[in-house]
Amino acid sequence: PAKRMDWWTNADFGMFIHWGVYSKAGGEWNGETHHHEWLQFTAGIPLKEYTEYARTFDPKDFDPDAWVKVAKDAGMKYLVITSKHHDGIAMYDSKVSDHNIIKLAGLEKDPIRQLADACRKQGIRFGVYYSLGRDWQDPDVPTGKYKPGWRSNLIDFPNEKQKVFNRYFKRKALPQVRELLTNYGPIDIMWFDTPELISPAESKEMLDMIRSIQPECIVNQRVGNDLGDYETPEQTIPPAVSHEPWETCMTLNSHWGYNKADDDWKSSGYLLRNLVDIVSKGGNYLLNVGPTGEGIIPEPSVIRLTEMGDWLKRNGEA
Ligand code: FUL
Repeated sequence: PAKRMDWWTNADFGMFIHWGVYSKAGGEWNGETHHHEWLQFTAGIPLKEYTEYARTFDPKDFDPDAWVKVAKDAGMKYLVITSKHHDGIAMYDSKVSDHNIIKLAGLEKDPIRQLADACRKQGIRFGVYYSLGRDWQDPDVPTGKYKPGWRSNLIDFPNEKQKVFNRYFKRKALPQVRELLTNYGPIDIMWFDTPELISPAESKEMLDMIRSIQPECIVNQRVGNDLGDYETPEQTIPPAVSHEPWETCMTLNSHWGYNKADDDWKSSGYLLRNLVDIVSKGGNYLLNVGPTGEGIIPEPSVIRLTEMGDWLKRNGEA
């Protein structure tokens, strides 16, 4: 692995944060409580209505220092937050697209900047998640590798054949990632998701751009087409030791985004055994929290993370 991977290889444990407009709904829409960060899609909400809903987002209890402290006390060494999930809403002050939470909800502060600053202050590495091949706001994002239109926004943009990925890529994805890498200090990790229909040339263009702006930034392989620095098994732990860099990402209950009806919490003992299992096989553990729309990390998550941190401290690891 490249030299830039050194800190990451030794980091072992990180915090994933799924936070966006969907967090406000807490999984509930029209009386149904099974929704999650795919709310716009699974509840079939038209873009206009979802955008109106975004205007009501009010993270009045958001305390970036407190979030980072939860990660730090758990023994985590890095943090990765959704800067844009599939709904296409940038959770930061984007000049590239008005479809950003600052503009829509009239936030005074940029939450991504606040978190980046809090991480640096407390000595935690900072990374951002970016939904690459799915964006339900942009008219030009065809999806569905095996089944055309699968997980695409067909409500507002029904003609899948008219969509040209490269137009979205040039207009939104590439410039937004450039913004993130230019305006927020060191971005330690670019955590892409859902490469979907991105071409090898586009994945390479993205990676080359990142390397040219921040050569130390680590990029996961969901940048697509087998490029990137490490693999990301999701909700599963590989059976054997691997010397290729990898990271298991996992939820604490059954959802990534906040779901108020989800009480399916894993025990801290189970989570600790996962951590030991993963680290013994050469991987990292990226454990997810889904804060509420107001900006609170749910209590059951904090309790488990605290218990993990206490155990690590008792055993000389944190
Ligand atoms: C998946 C996404 O579709 C989920 O919403 C979540 O972000 C997970 C980490 O990656 O592919």
